[in-house]
Amino acid sequence: MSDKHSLDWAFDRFDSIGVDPEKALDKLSHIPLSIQCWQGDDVCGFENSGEDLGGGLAITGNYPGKAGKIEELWSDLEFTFSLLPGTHRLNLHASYGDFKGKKVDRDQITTDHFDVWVDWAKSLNLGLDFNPTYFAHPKASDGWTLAHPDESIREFWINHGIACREIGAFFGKNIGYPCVTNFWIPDGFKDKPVDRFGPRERLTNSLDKIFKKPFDADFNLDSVESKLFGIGSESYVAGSYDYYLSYAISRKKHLCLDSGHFHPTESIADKISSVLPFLPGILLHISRGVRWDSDHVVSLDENTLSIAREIVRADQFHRIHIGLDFFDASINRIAAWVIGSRNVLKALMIALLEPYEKLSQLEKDQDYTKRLALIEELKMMPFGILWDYYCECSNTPTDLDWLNKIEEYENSVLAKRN
Ligand code: RNT
Ligand code: ZN
Repeated sequence: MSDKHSLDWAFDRFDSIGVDPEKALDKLSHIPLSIQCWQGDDVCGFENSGEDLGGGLAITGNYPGKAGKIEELWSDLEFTFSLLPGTHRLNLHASYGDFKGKKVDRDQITTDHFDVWVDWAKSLNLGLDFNPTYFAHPKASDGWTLAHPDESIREFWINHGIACREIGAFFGKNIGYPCVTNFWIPDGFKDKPVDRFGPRERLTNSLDKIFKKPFDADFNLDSVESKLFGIGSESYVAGSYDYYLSYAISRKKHLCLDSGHFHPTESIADKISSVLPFLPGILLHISRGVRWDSDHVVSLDENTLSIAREIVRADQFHRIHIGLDFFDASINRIAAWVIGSRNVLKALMIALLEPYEKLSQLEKDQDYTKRLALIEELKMMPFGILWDYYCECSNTPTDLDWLNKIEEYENSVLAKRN
């Protein structure tokens, strides 16, 4: 709880460095996070095909209470969103359609399988983003999809991509805000290939076919996601960073930067200002890799903070879409969502409370001593009080109150699932 006296003091402290906290918090309340649906059920979806996840995606843990049907996922998401200050978006995978117990193959999905999601999202004032699902399927069991050597398999996955863009545009039209439809595929080699050109050439042809039909940017925005390596694609990934950066620039697509998809010491923070000038926009998948692309829950660490600072300093919120991508099944899944999302919001708040004008003036004046001094002093500013104040103003619980609520939900709802 932020008492009046300490809040006044915190406001004065920020005022003294030329920052208006009300302005910063108001800005924060207008930044949506795109929350990944797949944290709620270990990327299972509702196809009930019994397929292994595959594609190099690894889920560890078996914490009880996983959502097994659409109503359960809705309930968990509604509860999660109630614990997050601000208005956000849901990032949905194609395997999460409402298939009503029928087998609907990936190339057959239509907007009909997703209108329940639109109704649900609208009732909660949430935006929607989308992802084709290029894994957990017999036609992807060898780890190849759009770059597959077999033309008929490529064809199948091209049709999936085409279907997904229609669904993305349907989301955007109905929600009244563009849907980012993000393409990630697993294609790659476990061992050193001899032909590095062939798969990339096939991938380019497949993507160009998928993206042939133009969509209004008010409805659907296409995005492509690179990766360094995965389980089963340790030696070569067709959709590498260089590949997709070049593809996105030449085709005017959004580029998705997943913070777990680079070398462990390579941060995506520095990439934002490097690529944004040449692209229509970017999508971020904020994650936490531990030694590899482990998809741990996002922490309020230096990496997350530096990403948040670069987002805020760029000040182009309409072109930077902030998505989350982690999935941890070893802890309460709702707590995972809440901890990771609140950490990204806290990082954005800290970044918004930075005296950017002042710092950049010092930089232009080449006063690097004062720049460093101020950056270091800032670390001791009373951010926590403002975070509590922000949560109170947004009618969301402050820290650890949310955990009590999750424990109650665990006992009354999750514990009753089998
Ligand atoms: C995989 C990519 C991709 C997935 C989701 C489930 O390495 O990060 O974004 O995590 O599509
Ligand atoms: Zn990702």
